[in-house]
Amino acid sequence: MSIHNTDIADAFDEIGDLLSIQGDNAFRVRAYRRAAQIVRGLPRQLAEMTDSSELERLPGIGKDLSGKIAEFVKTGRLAALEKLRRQVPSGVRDLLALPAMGPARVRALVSSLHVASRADLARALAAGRVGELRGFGPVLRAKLERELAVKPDDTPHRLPLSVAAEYAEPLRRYLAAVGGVERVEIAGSYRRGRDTVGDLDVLLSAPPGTEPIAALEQYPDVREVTASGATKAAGILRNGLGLDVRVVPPESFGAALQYFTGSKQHGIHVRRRAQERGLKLNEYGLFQGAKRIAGRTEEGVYERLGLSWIAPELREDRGEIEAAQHHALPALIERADLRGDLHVHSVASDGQDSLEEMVAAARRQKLSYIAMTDHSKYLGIVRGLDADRLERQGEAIDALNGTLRGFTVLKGAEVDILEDGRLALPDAVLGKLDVVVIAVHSHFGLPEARQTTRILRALERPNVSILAHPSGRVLGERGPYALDLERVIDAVHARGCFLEVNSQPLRLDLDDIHIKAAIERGVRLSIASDAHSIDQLVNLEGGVRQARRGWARKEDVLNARPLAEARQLLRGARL
Ligand code: DGT
Ligand code: CA
Ligand code: CA
Repeated sequence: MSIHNTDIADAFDEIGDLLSIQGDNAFRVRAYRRAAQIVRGLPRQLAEMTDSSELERLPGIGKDLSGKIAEFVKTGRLAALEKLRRQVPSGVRDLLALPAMGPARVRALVSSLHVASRADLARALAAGRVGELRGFGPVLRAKLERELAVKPDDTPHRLPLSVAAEYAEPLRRYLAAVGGVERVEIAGSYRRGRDTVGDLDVLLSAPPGTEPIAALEQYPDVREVTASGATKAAGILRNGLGLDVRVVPPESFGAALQYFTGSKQHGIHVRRRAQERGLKLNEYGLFQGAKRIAGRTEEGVYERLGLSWIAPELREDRGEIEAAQHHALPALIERADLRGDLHVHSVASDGQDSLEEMVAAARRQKLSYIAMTDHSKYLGIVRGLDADRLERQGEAIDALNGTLRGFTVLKGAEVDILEDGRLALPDAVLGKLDVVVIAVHSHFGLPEARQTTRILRALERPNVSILAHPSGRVLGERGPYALDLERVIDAVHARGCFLEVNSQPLRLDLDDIHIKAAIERGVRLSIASDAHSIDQLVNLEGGVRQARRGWARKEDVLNARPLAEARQLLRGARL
């Protein structure tokens, strides 16, 4: 049984919720929630940390919780969670699954109205009893009624790419070692690097006679195999992700990979092109009459159709086929093109590591500069920097730069955009920095016109460099706020600033569509890790992936420039 970080984080969140429903100590509840958050942010798998002292050293995870992690990893079970699940009835736990419900509300319903199931809640709502409770106003009650009308679990379930990857990569390694298997690819939206995936489409190349599908049943992460034959299987992983598995002979592998990578629209367009040439394309190959003229490799299939090979990230039928026909596809940015990272945190605000540790980690990531952009002092950020502390951080950066060879730390800040579009630090303070990253961290619910005006106003400030995570979405948690992003893109362009592609796995913000629109408009991007610890710098890889989906070349990316050029562009953004 292999336990992934998301399993641990989900378990800790659930413990926090159940303790909270029971009215347990708020500190304890918070400790679990914080631990869940930390575990979710770790790029390394905890199950691979075999040394228990290494677990205990994780910041924010004390002895007790590291013991629980070790227990879960070793046994696949967590006694504390199982006990809570026995104590809190399943009907009450179902209530928690309603999006409008949190543990505090569930607790109120249980303790005041003895509501212990969805049916109980529906009855209490109909009888008008819920309205008597504090905090259950008409808006919330209407929401709950709507949510109860939707049957549980019939909403389409997509997982963030990074969460899917925790399962997909070990599965790939497992299948690659199965007898007879020559190649494994996880095709579909996963291979295209889409921000969320609906299921995994696994393609195996194996000669006829070998039967690799039998091995699927043995794999510990497979919860259930729902259908299986010699060349096809379907199943569900333990995290709820669906699996479609196909086995094809090596001479068809390229055609099958092309077919199952999709997207559906891209596939339809490519097949139409084959038909126009009197050819037939399917998952077994490209055929002229009965003769297979391509199919062993994807490159071969595209080539015989007069197309350059198209990177999977582009395969959405957004103009890539026309570009491939003219051999005019963009040379997409790669991780190795990045020279710096312009959005990084340290212990000075809510990061976990020191300036020096972040620098050392950035050097290991082959970067030659970072901008230290700790949070400004504002609501919600406990340790945000005020003008004084920012000044002192600047002195520390100067001193450090004096000792570094081949690496430079730029002075920066991540400054809150206040509700009315002012910034949380004065212009004079920001004028002393090299990089000013501005971001929305509050008032997500403003109506579109106000949210748009708010950001446009902030962009008018003279020292702004980069608008961070412009849409505000957090995958699986909240959608983008109401915003006229086209107008914002125009304003960023007019102003000569930059838009961020935030690489945090649950943000990936901007999204692919708006990255492409911004580039077409002439806006340059900052692909930023937004790292809050040394481990999170590797997230840049995911940001690059996302930028590739938006057709980004290295010319389009500010931090793919050598420091001197990046500095010049940053200075050019000043008013
Ligand atoms: P997902 O799983 O919702 O994130 O998205 P995909 O793109 O992985 O879609 P999926 O799993 O339904 O199918 C995988 C690929 O198989 C898809 O990208 C293209 C191909 N495919 C599936 N259904 C059809 C279809 O009805 N027509 C065509 N032309 N291709 C299909
Ligand atoms: Ca899929
Ligand atoms: Ca599928």
